[in-house]
Amino acid sequence: MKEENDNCLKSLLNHPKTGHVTSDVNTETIARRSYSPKKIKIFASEYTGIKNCPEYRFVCDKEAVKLLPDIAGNPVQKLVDSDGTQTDADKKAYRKQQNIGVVFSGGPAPGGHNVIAGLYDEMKRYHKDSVLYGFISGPDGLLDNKYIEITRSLVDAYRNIGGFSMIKTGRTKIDSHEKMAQSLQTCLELDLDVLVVIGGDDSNTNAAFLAQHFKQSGIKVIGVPKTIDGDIQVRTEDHETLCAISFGFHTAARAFSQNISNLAADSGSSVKYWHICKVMGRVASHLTLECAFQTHANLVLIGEELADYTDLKRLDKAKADNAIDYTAYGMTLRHLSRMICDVIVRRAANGKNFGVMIIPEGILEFINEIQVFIIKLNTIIGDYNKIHDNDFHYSFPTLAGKLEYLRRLARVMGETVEFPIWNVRDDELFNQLPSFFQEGLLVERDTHGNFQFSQVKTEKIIMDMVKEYLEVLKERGVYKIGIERSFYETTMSRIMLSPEKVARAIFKNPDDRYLLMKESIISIKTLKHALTANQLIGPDDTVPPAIQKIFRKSEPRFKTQTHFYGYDGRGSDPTHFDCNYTYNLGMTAFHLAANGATGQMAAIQHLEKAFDEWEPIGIPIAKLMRLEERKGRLELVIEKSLVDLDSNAFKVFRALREAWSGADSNPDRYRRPGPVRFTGSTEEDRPITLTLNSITSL
Ligand code: FBP
Repeated sequence: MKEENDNCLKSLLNHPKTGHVTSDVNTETIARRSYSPKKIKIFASEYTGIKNCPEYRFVCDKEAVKLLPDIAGNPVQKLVDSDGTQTDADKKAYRKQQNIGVVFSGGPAPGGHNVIAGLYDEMKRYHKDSVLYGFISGPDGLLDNKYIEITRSLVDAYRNIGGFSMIKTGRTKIDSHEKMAQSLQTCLELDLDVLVVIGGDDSNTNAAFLAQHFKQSGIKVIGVPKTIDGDIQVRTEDHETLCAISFGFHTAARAFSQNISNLAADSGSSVKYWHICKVMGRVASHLTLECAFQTHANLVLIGEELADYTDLKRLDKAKADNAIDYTAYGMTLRHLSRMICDVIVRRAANGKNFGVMIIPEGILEFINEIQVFIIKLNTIIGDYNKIHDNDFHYSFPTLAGKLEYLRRLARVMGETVEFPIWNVRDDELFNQLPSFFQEGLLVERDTHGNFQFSQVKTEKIIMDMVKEYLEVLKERGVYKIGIERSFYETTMSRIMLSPEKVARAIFKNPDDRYLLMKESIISIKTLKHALTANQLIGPDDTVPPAIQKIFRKSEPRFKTQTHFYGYDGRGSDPTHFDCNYTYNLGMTAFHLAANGATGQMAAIQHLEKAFDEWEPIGIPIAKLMRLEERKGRLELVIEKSLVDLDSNAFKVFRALREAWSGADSNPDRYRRPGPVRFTGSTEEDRPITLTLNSITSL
């Protein structure tokens, strides 16, 4: 019997259909691997040259000039067709055997493998013996000389495939002279001609410092703008867009949006949940804004807008007293929760006690009181590490230990410092926060000194306050579910009382489509009172069950489901837009270096236009840098690009969000973007925000 079973299983496992459906490689992967991204026309020419473009102006920070003297003067460079104008020496330099190193740095972003593919293909086009080394697990690989040789079969296996798994990534910062020297040593040992750093703002900052440090050695360093957050966008002093978006943004937004729109379908079907979606983006709300356009979710918060908030009522009140109320500027958690409740209550009044809300991961950065805590704690932790030459989190592994340290600090500083960074009042306020939030604010900063928003339950902090206030509104009779007229009429048709008279007695809007109980009716007792006062029932009668049923239906229960969209979208296979974009970025990196550029970030200009108009360029990284507070001290870093409240995209969102909120009797306006599609022709060709921001002819 056993033998028979074993044979049966063997035949099942050997069956071609079993082999086909259980294979690690499915038809989607095969289609992706065999797709050749489109190439920008210039890459069809035999050689490219570089055209310096001084017309693209930037104000270079003094600190950048001081710290990066050899690359701070770089201009924007365009790759141009140089066929026929190349000297023999140029051609020789182009065609020489090269060793190139590549490293991923920071969080994964869809399309990274295609940057490598573009770089590899172009490198091999000019010399079959050129070698591409991939440093393993990010900058650590560079520091520890851990690498693999990237072969054609490896590149082919990862063409158009998401993640960074080919060589993996890491967040180590190359931030000391020692680490610079170690990196240089690795590159010298491998006899590298070029190092390509594929990373976000902090990693491109690193690339600039490496370019400076490597200058003497002749090894060129080129950065590539990667991050799903979309916060590397480059505009000149004259508002000319050079890099409209970093790669990976489009795919991540599309992946998140598919899930969010599925939740919208669930929400409108089960009609009982508010789905709360936290969307990645360490600080900037670009991803959230794109998801808003993709899904038309009911309530979308944009951090940058909150920071810009001014309480005009407070200002007016203070003005009447001839004063200025500085607390009127900026948003508080309390006020934010009120704003959210407003939409929830208005939807409920129209029968929709459900919906979809999107909260950007980095929203706390834009809330006054929280931002102050973040900055103060950054400084305190940074100072501790410097003074004690020991890590704060290592010294105080528990929350209790950290709180005790802060308490002591407040006491000691109160006695010795005139303007203490942490005073007794800070300590008191901090201790009023729930412990999960205290832990969140004290969470270890990443190696670049960034606050790790992904580790904080932002949505819980906000939604706890929302729930609390909704209870208050419920008690005040303000938060109620509107009763659909047809339901009211059917239910009332079974009793003897006049529906019109009852409606006038219990509803504040008896003529509307959705009927709202009067605010004074918050219990069966108050309901009975309304009916007796209108002589619809006698003092000894009970409220008819049909009216009780209507009352019960008007009582809201606020139920939420929370979701976090981040890591899933970061690992998604890239959209066509990101496949084409990244492949051309890889080729651009090769050509910039082949033309002798260093300290430049490879970019594609005119991403908002048709593919034929895309132009490969090099952007001087040093000119994008500013001094910023990190770990309690000022550091030269690339400035993050935030959502511009004057941009077309934000203005359109602001104009449409009330309609998308569905806080009226119309059906919800959810949009179904569908999944990231590789085959077929219905995938949109670029981010919606990018398209909107490119509209100029008004
Ligand atoms: P990069 O800036 O490195 O591209 O990373 C972006 C990001 O995905 C953020 O959206 C998120 O806050 C963070 O990485 C999460 O980092 P980690 O992988 O360390 O959890």
